[in-house]
Amino acid sequence: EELVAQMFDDLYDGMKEEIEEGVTILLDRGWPPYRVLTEALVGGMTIVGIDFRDGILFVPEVLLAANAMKGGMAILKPLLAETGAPTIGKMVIGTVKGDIHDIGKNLVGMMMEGAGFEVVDLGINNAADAYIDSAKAEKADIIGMSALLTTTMPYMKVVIDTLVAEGIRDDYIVLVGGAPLNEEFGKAIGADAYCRDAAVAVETAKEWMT
Ligand code: B1M
Repeated sequence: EELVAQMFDDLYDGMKEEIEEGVTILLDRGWPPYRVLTEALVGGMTIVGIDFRDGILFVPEVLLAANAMKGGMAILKPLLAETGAPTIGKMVIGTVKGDIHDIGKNLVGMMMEGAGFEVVDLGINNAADAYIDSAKAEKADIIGMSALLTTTMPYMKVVIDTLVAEGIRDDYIVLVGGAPLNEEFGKAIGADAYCRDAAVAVETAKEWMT
């Protein structure tokens, strides 16, 4: 698909308006919103990530790319949320302390809302208390944590240990995700499940709710 290749370039160059236009065109062509999200936006961000890792792109460029991606996601959000399904559970979700990456978390939140969950977004850089206070106040079923850095993912264990110390670990389903995590890590820190991507997060949340 020529347009998707063009969108990869536009995302790389941080061209927000072009990304918004590309998303609209793909939708007009009949692409389902989830396909636009995964193939055009997440696909493009993967390329950005590789060149960021290799020192070809730097933080300012990657921020522009992230901003362009968010522009596209904003168009898709209402479409992904259009299921009209009854609320099947409530989740508080946030990125852990020390970590400001929020695109993956936002995506998970969007998909969860689309699947009929109520979502409370705690934003970025959350200490254990932020998760726990909110989970209590909101009477949440699920605590979702996101981390994109190998240096911040251990903090997830701090949150779970705090739940244990307060004697409320089993009151919540704890789901974790983020690029550097894996199944093994999820088990090791005592999470209920590791979710590879947003679609898996939705499936897993549904499974645990029943
Ligand atoms: Co950052 N960064 N970054 N960055 N950045 C990474 C993560 C990195 C892998 C890049 C690289 O080197 N290849 C690397 C981490 C290396 C490591 O830890 N081993 C890195 C680094 C090093 C850094 C800085 C330290 C750079 C610096 O300053 N020197 C710095 C850290 C700042 C901080 O957090 N304290 C930094 C900063 C930034 C920007 C601000 C420029 C920007 C973030 C903008 C924003 O989020 N608003 C940024 C970006 C954009 C990235 C990359 C390129 C893309 C991340 C992304 O949005 N992916 C990233 C490289 C990469 O991952 N390829 C990188 C798209 C997103 C849809 O995927 O977040 O994986 P992801 O989410 C997926 C799944 O993981 C899962 O579902 C999502 C959807 O399918 N998931 C969950 C995620 N969270 C979940 C929670 C759940 C369930 C599933 O809960 C239930």
